[in-house]
Amino acid sequence: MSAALHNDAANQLKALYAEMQPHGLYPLWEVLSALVTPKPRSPAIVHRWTYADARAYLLRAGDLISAEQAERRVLIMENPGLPGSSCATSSLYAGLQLILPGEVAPCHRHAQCALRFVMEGEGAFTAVDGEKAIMRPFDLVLTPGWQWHDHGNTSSKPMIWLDGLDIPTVLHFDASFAEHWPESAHPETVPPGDTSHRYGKNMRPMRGTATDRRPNRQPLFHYPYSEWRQNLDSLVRGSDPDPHFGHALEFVNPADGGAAMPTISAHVRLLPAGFTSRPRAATDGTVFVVAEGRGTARIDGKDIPLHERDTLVVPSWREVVFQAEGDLVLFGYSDRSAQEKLGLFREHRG
Ligand code: GTQ
Repeated sequence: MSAALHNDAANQLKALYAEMQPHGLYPLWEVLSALVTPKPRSPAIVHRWTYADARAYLLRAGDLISAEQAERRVLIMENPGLPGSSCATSSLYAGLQLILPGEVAPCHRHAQCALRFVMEGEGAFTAVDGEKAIMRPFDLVLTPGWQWHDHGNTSSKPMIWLDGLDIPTVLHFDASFAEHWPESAHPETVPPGDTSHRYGKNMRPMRGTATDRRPNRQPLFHYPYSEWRQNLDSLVRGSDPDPHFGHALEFVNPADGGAAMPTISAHVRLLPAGFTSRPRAATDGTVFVVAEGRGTARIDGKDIPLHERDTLVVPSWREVVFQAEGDLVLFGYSDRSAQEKLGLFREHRG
């Protein structure tokens, strides 16, 4: 812009900028093209964390700091394109949490929505408002915003899960609140599985009765692997794979039929052995975890190998092709839920 102007005018403009700056005033024409881009230009980059490497560092941290000391013993999976931000994508956080036998992670609640996707171990629990979800590999457990949650490991083995939260989204809105429960654990309110029976079988307690105890807008919080895997199997038996997704199922909130949580959508997909997906790009940068099998993600002509329990982040509007060597089962979460409410979500199917 300024190159095309007369030198004198350019100098006067520069002087104007310098004078205005202390008043909090800036020329839009210098930055417009970076603010209103013709298509998404995420600073986040494609990145994969191999499970073996991340796990080794996490176990070393386990020797040095207790879960109670740390409050949450977690290694943040920070996108290398977003240094210092603690973000996996521009709107979402990912971390790997370790809880050793006998440990507790103290009870708290916060405005942020969280999901846990179990990587290894069996028998530790996440308690939500005092109800334990006993966690097994590849279970999905939600701790929706402002619900009390604590974790404990009463098993004999380390337990590791992926934490997915909307921390960057809540920070963006300057809407973070958090508080601690006075004790380290919430008292047990009902036996494990109670919510699933009351709210998870296409029924719910009669409104206004004493047994209707979960929040109306978000009652369910445990989506066991044993259930979702069986549901994927029935898709495989009954239908052809979708060319872009393979066999895919979304986790829903039964209260409204919408996404798992207000800010986070989650899904699983099975790509049959030998399947190559059609290319697809979407505005919801996504964190994927390999639950089963192996394959590759091809992005911009580069093949990223995927092995069991690896984590892959695909930022907004990057076209990806998945290839399955054996049956490849992926879990993924993104901010699609939020983007759809805001009228922002778009995808391109090649
Ligand atoms: O379990 O509440 O990985 O608040 C980061 C922030 C987990 C949690 C994280 C959190 C939590």
